[in-house]
Parts: sequence; structure tokens; C-alpha cells
Amino acid sequence: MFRIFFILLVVSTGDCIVIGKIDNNILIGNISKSLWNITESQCICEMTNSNGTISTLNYFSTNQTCQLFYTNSTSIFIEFNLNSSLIFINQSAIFIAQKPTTTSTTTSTTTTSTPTAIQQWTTTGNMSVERCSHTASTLTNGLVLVAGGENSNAVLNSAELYNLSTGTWTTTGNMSVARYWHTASTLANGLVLVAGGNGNSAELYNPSTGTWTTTGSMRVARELHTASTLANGLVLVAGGENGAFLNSSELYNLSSGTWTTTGSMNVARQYHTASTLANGLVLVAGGENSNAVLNSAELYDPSAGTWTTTGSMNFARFLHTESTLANGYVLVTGGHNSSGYLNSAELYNPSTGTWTTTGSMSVARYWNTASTLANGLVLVVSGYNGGSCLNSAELYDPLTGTWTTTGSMSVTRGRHTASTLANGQVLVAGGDGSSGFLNSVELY
Ligand SMILES: *[C@@H]1O[C@H](CO)[C@@H](O)[C@H](O)[C@H]1NC(C)=O
Ligand SMILES: *[C@@H]1O[C@H](CO)[C@@H](O)[C@H](O)[C@H]1NC(C)=O
Ligand SMILES: *[C@@H]1O[C@H](CO)[C@@H](O)[C@H](O)[C@H]1NC(C)=O
Ligand SMILES: *[C@@H]1O[C@H](CO)[C@@H](O)[C@H](O)[C@H]1NC(C)=O
Ligand SMILES: *[C@@H]1O[C@H](CO)[C@@H](O)[C@H](O)[C@H]1NC(C)=O
Ligand SMILES: *[C@@H]1O[C@H](CO)[C@@H](O)[C@H](O)[C@H]1NC(C)=O
Ligand SMILES: *[C@@H]1O[C@H](CO)[C@@H](O)[C@H](O)[C@H]1NC(C)=O
Ligand SMILES: *[C@@H]1O[C@H](CO)[C@@H](O)[C@H](O)[C@H]1NC(C)=O
Ligand SMILES: *[C@@H]1O[C@H](CO)[C@@H](O)[C@H](O)[C@H]1NC(C)=O
Ligand SMILES: *[C@@H]1O[C@H](CO)[C@@H](O)[C@H](O)[C@H]1NC(C)=O
Ligand SMILES: *[C@@H]1O[C@H](CO)[C@@H](O)[C@H](O)[C@H]1NC(C)=O
Ligand SMILES: CC(=O)N[C@H]1CO[C@H](CO)[C@@H](O)[C@@H]1O
Repeated sequence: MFRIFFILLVVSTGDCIVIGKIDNNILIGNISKSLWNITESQCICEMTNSNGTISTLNYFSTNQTCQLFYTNSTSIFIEFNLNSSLIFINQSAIFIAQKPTTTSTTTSTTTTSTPTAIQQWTTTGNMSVERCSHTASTLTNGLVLVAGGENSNAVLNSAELYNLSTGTWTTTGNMSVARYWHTASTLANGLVLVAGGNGNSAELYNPSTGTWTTTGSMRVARELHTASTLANGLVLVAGGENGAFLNSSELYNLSSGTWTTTGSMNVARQYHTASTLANGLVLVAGGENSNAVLNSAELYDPSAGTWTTTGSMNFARFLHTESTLANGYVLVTGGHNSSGYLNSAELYNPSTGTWTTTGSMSVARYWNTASTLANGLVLVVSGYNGGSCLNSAELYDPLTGTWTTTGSMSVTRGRHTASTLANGQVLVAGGDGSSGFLNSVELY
């Protein structure tokens, strides 16, 4: 394997920068592509499809143009001036020397401009225990509550809180029972409802006391179900399994502390996904049951209490992700089915009830996470790809329908959680990976 170490050589050639290989010739060639009238952040997103080659892009603030430069060889030549900023797309491929150096081949003065690499992942405090298949909930006070899950020792009843200001975790009250593959929903009054993952029990976490209280039990024991908070405040739990694959769904009402059965889905499913749409309906997609991996999708109507089949996805998938976008569409990514692991992604249009494929991720992945960021992009993190586990991450831009590879985490992980924080960062916690069950946590 050809390993590439880059050093940044800020050299003379007029308004140019040469990034050259340390021990070899500078500048082999370049290919450039321009994009017009875009912002720097759009530029970062537009340029994702560089297809694995070493690439960098240069944003010119003066004419709002972004130019992509890439090569498969050992150097990149970039037109550069003081009104531009240089962004490395594949940061992991490039080692940036701290001090600019000049070379004997230069013919003019050294510029003082240095490219700034985008800050991507940082590690933060570890959880007190390793856990995967847990839940993570962003609380109204800004803390993140992690609950349950499993590791090599046990299924867990413990819970802990992350405080971004300190970058540390503190343990909080234990749940009454150990759970994994449960769901957690933050309610409007700030309590967190945890359901299933160990029979039909449910309990509420109170952030002001740091304690859990048992609430009404679900009508049906379930795990690997979904939980969706409705506009009327009820929580809809759907599908999953308890030895049998479930088509049933039920509603939790906090005022009464009880669950009531509502309509059944048309298809039993586990490992499916669910999201509440702007129109108040809940979209459930994919999953699997004893018969098949599913491409079907259904909509729950809270006013009627019934499920209706809507358009089917182009690919059957389970262990995928589902995210609502600012434009009301729903993005589904990855997963796997009988023909393999998926890098495909598709969009659901609530007005037409149909799915269309959009750009594919650079890597097939399942048991990944997807987080919609404040800037509208969707950050997909890690997951598995066959037997191996990933540490890579990609950003989806709804405006262009394309993916851009972003920085990789320090470790590989799947079955982790990803929580969007009030300041826009994403907290990725736990999971398991090539180094076993994880207590480690990283911030994007
Ligand atoms: C950039 O946008 C401006 C204003 O919309 C337009 O007049 C101009 O033609 C655009 N430039 C290019 C190169 O598309
Ligand atoms: C990306 O790389 C793959 C494999 O090297 C190649 O088949 C494909 O044509 C490339 N795509 C683009 C857009 O260059
Ligand atoms: C980024 O560079 C690293 C190191 O060369 C390489 O292993 C990885 O595949 C690259 N990623 C992409 C998406 O090009
Ligand atoms: C935008 O401006 C930069 C700096 O002046 C220039 O090098 C570049 O060629 C311009 N882009 C286009 C597409 O003209
Ligand atoms: C780089 O590109 C050239 C020209 O397309 C090709 O001949 C060469 O095999 C490529 N090298 C690698 C390592 O892909
Ligand atoms: C930077 O932009 C300003 C304003 O557009 C211009 O006057 C100046 O010449 C530019 N500097 C360079 C180095 O291009
Ligand atoms: C977090 O835990 C890992 C092992 O799981 C350890 O290597 C690392 O040093 C810990 N980090 C901190 C900040 O304690
Ligand atoms: C988070 O930590 C900061 C600094 O110690 C503290 O002031 C703040 O109250 C903590 N937040 C919560 C919600 O406990
Ligand atoms: C929580 O449960 C664990 C065992 O799962 C136990 O070791 C720990 O003491 C408990 N903590 C509290 C506060 O009860
Ligand atoms: C929740 O239960 C309360 C008390 O039983 C009832 O008044 C209320 O209408 C219920 N809410 C919904 C949305 O059904
Ligand atoms: C849901 O599953 C049950 C048990 O398998 C079955 O009796 C029922 O007909 C199913 N309902 C629907 C709407 O398919
Ligand atoms: C150094 C070099 O080869 N630069 C070339 C990069 O590509 C642009 C666009 O094709 C050429 O104009 C440059 O001469």
C-alpha cells in the first residue's frame, strides 16, 4: 500500500501554494473544477464526491468560487491568495507540518498564509462503563442522559449524564431494571420515558431529582421497537419483537401514566425506523420479520389511530437510519438486506408518498447513526460494514443530494448513540468496535 505523508510547503509561485511530498518531487499536476456563487460551508459540502483521491479545495471569497483540486499522485497544486481559504477534504490523508518551509525550487517570496484544517472530532470524557445498544437523550437542561445497554459483563441498569461544560460524565440513578434495545423519549415536561428492552415495563427519569420512577407497563413486551413523540404529547411505540415479530403499536399518555393499544401496522417489523413528520403523521420504514427484509413503509395517523401503507423504498433494508430534513423530506441511509450492505440513501417525499434514491454514501454501513445538524446537513457516523467496523463519517447535503467524507473518529464503533447538543456539536458515545465494547466518547 502506497502511504502518503504530506508536508505543507508554502512556496513562492505567485499566488500559488504547492503541497508536496516530503521526500519526492513537488507538483505532478492538477485537475480543477469550479463551483460558482456558493458559501464556504456549501463549498465544503459540494465537494464531497472526490472519490477517494487525495483532494483539497480552495474557496475564493472574492468571487464565491470554490475550486477542487485533486490528484491520485503525490502532490496537489493550488491557486491560492489571501482572499481564499484552503480546505483539505481528506484530512486523514494529509499531514500538515506545523511550520511552513520553503524549497530550493522556489523562485519568489514565501507567503505567510497557512491553510486551516477543519476541526472535526475530539475525544471527551469516558463514560463510567462500556455500553452498546443503550439510549441517549438530550435533556432540556442541556445534559445528555445515557441509559442501559450491554457490555461483556451484563445488561445494564445504570445511567449517566454528560455535561458539555465540563466534558465529563456523572452517574445518576439506576433504572429499576436492566435494559437494552429499549427506547427513550424526552417528553415536553422534561421527563424521559424509557420503555421495553426487558419485558413490558417502562419508567420515567426526572432530571431534577436524578431518579427513576416506574410508570404503567406496555400492553405488549417488546424490544427493537421504535418510539415517536406525537404533536399531542403522546408517545407512540411500534413493532419490535418479544420472541414473535410484532405488528402492534400502543400510545403512552403521561397524564394518566398508562398505555393504550392503537392500530396495528400492516406488517410486523423489528429493526425498522420511525420519524414524526411535519404534518403530524409518523413514518415507519423497512425493518425485518420472519418472512423478509422489508422495503415497505407505513404512516400512522394520530387522529384516526390507524396505519396506512405508503410508497415502498427502492431497497429493502434494516439496521438503517431515518432522519427528517428541514425541507420536510425524510432521509434513509444504509442498512443491510439479503443482497448485502448498503451505501444507498433515499428520500421520502411526504406530499407524494414516494421514495427516490439520492446520492450514495462512499461506504456501505449499517447500525450507523444519522444526525441532522443545525446547518441542515446530516452527519452519518460509523457503523459496521460486513464483519468490520467503521470509524468514518460522511455529511449529506440536502441541497445537492451528495455526500462528503468528513473526519474519522479515533476508534471504530457500531451500536453507538449520537446526540445533537444545543451548541450544534454531536456527541457520539459508546458502542462496540474492533477494540471491544467502548466507554469512549467523541464530539463532532
Ligand atoms: C452569481 O450570482 C449573481 C446574482 O445572482 C448573478 O448575477 C451572477 O451571474 C452569478 N454568477 C455566476 C458565475 O453564475
Ligand atoms: C470512483 O472510483 C471508482 C473506483 O475506482 C470508479 O469506478 C468510479 O468511476 C469513480 N467515480 C468517479 C465519479 O470518478
Ligand atoms: C483518506 O485517506 C486515508 C489515508 O490515505 C485513506 O485510508 C482513506 O481511504 C481516505 N478516505 C477517503 C474517503 O478517501
Ligand atoms: C475566483 O477568484 C480567484 C482569485 O482571484 C481566481 O484565482 C479564480 O480563478 C476565480 N475563479 C474563477 C472560476 O474564475
Ligand atoms: C493515477 O492516474 C493515472 C492517470 O489516470 C493512472 O495511470 C495511474 O495508474 C493512477 N495511479 C493510481 C495509484 O491510481
Ligand atoms: C482581496 O480582496 C480585496 C477586495 O475584494 C482586494 O482588494 C484584494 O486585492 C484581494 N487580495 C488579493 C491578494 O487578491
Ligand atoms: C478512556 O478509556 C480508554 C479505554 O477505554 C482509555 O484508553 C482512555 O485513556 C480513557 N480516557 C480518559 C480521558 O480517561
Ligand atoms: C454543567 O457544568 C457546569 C460547570 O461545572 C455547571 O455550572 C452546570 O450547572 C452544569 N450543568 C448542569 C445542567 O448540571
Ligand atoms: C446501580 O446498580 C449497580 C449494579 O448494576 C450497582 O453496582 C450500583 O451500586 C447501583 N447504584 C445505585 C446508586 O444504586
Ligand atoms: C391523556 O390522559 C388524560 C387523563 O386521562 C386525558 O384527559 C387526555 O385527554 C389524554 N390525552 C390524550 C392526547 O389522549
Ligand atoms: C397483526 O399480527 C397478529 C398476530 O400475528 C395478527 O393476528 C393480525 O392479523 C395482524 N394484524 C394486521 C393488521 O396485520
Ligand atoms: C500547475 C498546473 O498544471 N496547473 C494547471 C492546473 O489546472 C488548470 C486548469 O486546467 C490549469 O490552468 C493550470 O495550468
